Amino acid sequence: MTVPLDIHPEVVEAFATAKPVVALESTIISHGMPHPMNIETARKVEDTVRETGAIPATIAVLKGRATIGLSDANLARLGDPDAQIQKLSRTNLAACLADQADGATTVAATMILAHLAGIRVFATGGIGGVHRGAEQSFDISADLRELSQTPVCVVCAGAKAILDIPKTLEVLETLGVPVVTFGQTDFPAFWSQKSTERSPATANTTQQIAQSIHMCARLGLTGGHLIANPIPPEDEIPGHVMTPIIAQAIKDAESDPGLEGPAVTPFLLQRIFELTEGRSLTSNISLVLNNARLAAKIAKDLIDLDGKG
Ligand code: PSU
Ligand code: MN
Repeated sequence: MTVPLDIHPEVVEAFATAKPVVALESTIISHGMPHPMNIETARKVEDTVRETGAIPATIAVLKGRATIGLSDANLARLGDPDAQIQKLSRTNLAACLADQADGATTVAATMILAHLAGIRVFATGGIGGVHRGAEQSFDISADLRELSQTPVCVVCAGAKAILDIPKTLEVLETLGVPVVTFGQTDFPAFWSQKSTERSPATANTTQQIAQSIHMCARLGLTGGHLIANPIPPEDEIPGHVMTPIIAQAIKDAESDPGLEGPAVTPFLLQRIFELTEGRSLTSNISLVLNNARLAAKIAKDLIDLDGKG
């Protein structure tokens, strides 16, 4: 008994010829960005991976099949605001497959399916983490635990600044996840290049990151790597601009008693989009493309290391 799995022929060919492959998530398409920029961005991210010399594999569940690498029509359907697309994490992935339903995969669910298909590197925007007020709400994203148990390298722009970044880093440390910031010592905060936290580790080359991933495998350690890639400076929104906007968005979320669970992050992202008059989306797109580029380079370096045994 195996999982209903469709791997795009281009991705199958990449495996057969030892070409680098980069996994991409679909929650950012279905629940993370407004239409039609969500679809345009998804296409651009795939193009960026290609231009950097790797093969993109956007991951989703389509009619109950785990799908690794999407056709353009399926990509557009996932981005259709009228389509009924679930938000999938570890908790509801199996049920969506069993019900033959459609679902967009979060970081956690994308990691599970990427690993199933044999993909080692994955680019996203920002991971889920510990929400502010988690000491009351217990809202901690399943992305963190997934990073501790599934061997996929996730390239993000840090944790979204709507989260409690110090607590997110604490939990990652507790779970034993290697957290490495690319090219700077400060941990980035998604829309901003810097948070108030120092990064647990820094790497200045993608080879260094690939070597660390290889060494984890040789040690037999379970779990992935979290690579934090700061947003390009020209597209960042500085922390002091974001702070009051995030506070307002969180206040708006709290004043809606029905808002909870998986709906929280999409609500906050949408509210911040409105409050920044679209600037947050421009930043979000820029950082995702930047992460796609870095992920493709890491995937290439991993293949080179494989060749060296
Ligand atoms: N990065 C983005 N936009 C997003 C997300 C990441 O730029 O919408 C998604 C990811 O799929 C991540 C999810 O796994 O938000 C976290 O959701 P939650 O906090 O409910 O675990
Ligand atoms: Mn949550």
